[in-house]
Amino acid sequence: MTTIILHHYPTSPWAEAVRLALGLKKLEWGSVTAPVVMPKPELAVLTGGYARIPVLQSGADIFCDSAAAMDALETLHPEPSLYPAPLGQGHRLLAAQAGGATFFAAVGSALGNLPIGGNEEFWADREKRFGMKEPAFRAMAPHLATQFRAYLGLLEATLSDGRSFLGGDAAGHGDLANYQLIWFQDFAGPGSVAAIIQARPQLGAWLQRVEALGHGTPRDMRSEEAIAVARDAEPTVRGIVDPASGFSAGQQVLVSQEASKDAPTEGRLAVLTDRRISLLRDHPAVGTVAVHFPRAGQVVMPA
Ligand SMILES: N[C@@H](CCC(=O)N[C@@H](CS)C(=O)NCC(=O)O)C(=O)O
Repeated sequence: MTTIILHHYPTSPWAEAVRLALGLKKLEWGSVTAPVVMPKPELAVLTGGYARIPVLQSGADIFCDSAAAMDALETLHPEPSLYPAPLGQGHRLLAAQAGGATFFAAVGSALGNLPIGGNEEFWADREKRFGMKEPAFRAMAPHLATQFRAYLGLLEATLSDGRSFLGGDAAGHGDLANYQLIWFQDFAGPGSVAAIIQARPQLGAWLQRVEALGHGTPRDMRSEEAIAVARDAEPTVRGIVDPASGFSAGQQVLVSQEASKDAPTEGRLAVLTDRRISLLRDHPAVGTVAVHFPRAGQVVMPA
């Protein structure tokens, strides 16, 4: 069976959600540590430019964004499911809710605690790529922290009937995506998670249950090894180009992310549905790879 490889770094919150999915499914995986800031040339060999973290790899299939990574893990290793009953596919909605404005509030709540000075490289990178200017961000942080606390109140209320996980008795994608928002709070303000739990007992017990899923069995891997794995494998493409999309199979397209100035990924369109995008692209170091994205959050343009 092809080894699963995760390109990530320890402090990435969305990577933490995927690491927990690897734990939930008790998988062995290759762990490639990616840089926190640009440039990320080895990652670009595989993704064609997508530079966010996490990126999951299975052979010559490269899954950008945690949503695509979760889908891939569920397809490759269906049991135990990331979408357990009774909520089932509703876990995707819970996970989506943890993104967007909620994620921004969580990041504001955490990064607002970063000491001033000493993180110039990080802020310069995030400003260039995502327009996050440190002074403006710091000015917004107190408000974002209030919004994050309001969200924590919703999570605590959901758990207040004594359920073990957000969707019922078993953990799913929605739990992992929401857990990382809280887990990340200690990044810049050690003790933040303890303070959150103290005021919200249900949330504290739930955090422990999710943490206990663990990360499966990682093995450190160098990026060169991951590139060799892609080179020695063939990509798999499942799906169609929706005729109503206005694009056609084989068309050269660019895929970029909303609100990001990172270079777009260029390739031949293989799949375009409401759910996913797959591009085939060539690189001398790997031959042909398939780069997969969730449809939500991506901008597709003719090349
Ligand atoms: N929607 C994406 C969001 C990924 C994301 O924002 N990742 C952050 C780290 S958790 C990131 O890539 N920051 C910039 C970087 O690492 O270069 C997902 O679910 O994977």
